[in-house]
Amino acid sequence: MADEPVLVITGASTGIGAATARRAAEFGYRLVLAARSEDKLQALADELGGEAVATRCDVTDWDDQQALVATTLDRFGRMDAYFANAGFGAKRGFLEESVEHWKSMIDTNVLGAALSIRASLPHFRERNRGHMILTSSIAGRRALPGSLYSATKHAVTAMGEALRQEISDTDIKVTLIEPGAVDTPFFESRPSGALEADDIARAVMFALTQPPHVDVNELLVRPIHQPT
Ligand code: NJP
Repeated sequence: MADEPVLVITGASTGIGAATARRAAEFGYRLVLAARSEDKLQALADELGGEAVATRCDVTDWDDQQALVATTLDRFGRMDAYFANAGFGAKRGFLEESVEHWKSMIDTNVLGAALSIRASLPHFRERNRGHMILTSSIAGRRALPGSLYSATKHAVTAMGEALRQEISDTDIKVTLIEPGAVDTPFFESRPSGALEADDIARAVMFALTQPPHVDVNELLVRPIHQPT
């Protein structure tokens, strides 16, 4: 059991993070599930049973981020991969939403991803291996009209590539996951013709299960018929 890999997932309470936890459990991963909604995390950990731990973590909080890695190492003694997936959007339009909503989105999507890297990198460097997976977006590849969200995801895409270059002399891998529309609680009303969260979970597992010499740097996955 102790040889089975350990994966930390932020934004694990719903959507893509929860679906990835379910897939990773099938692959035998030991899991640390993080988000702010402890009840949902605990329900998922109970569903997965055995080696899944629920840990409250607000990714914008540096103390929480450090505690998440510390909990992982205390519980399992190692961390093989970290899926920095927590994030949310905003209505399109630069006159939409409140300034507070914007600040919170930027803190979560941009600072949160950076703090995830900062918290996990020392352990990865110490072992000279590990896998940092970041949820960016199709919106991290192209600007969308009136989308500040798209600017936050461009930042995540840049962060992933900046990290990859910084550690390219190590055996640490970096993967950017770039979904098109996915039917999750991300949207207030359910999108039609969207991917299921599990479609992205399988993309994450593809990146995670490559041999040591293969680093899948970017995976852009749209539903068929999504034009942009
Ligand atoms: O959405 P949702 P997705 N600290 O709402 C958590 C990106 N994406 O699965 O804290 C910690 O089901 C929140 O948990 P809680 C998207 O930008 C999506 O679709 O309990 N966790 C929940 O677990 C995001 O980066 C689409 O409220 C925080 C999770 O984040 C990622 O996919 C398309 C948090 C959000 O789960 C997962 O989103 C695309 C915080 N401060 C990219 N704030 C799409 N759905 O179409 C939020 O290109 N969370």
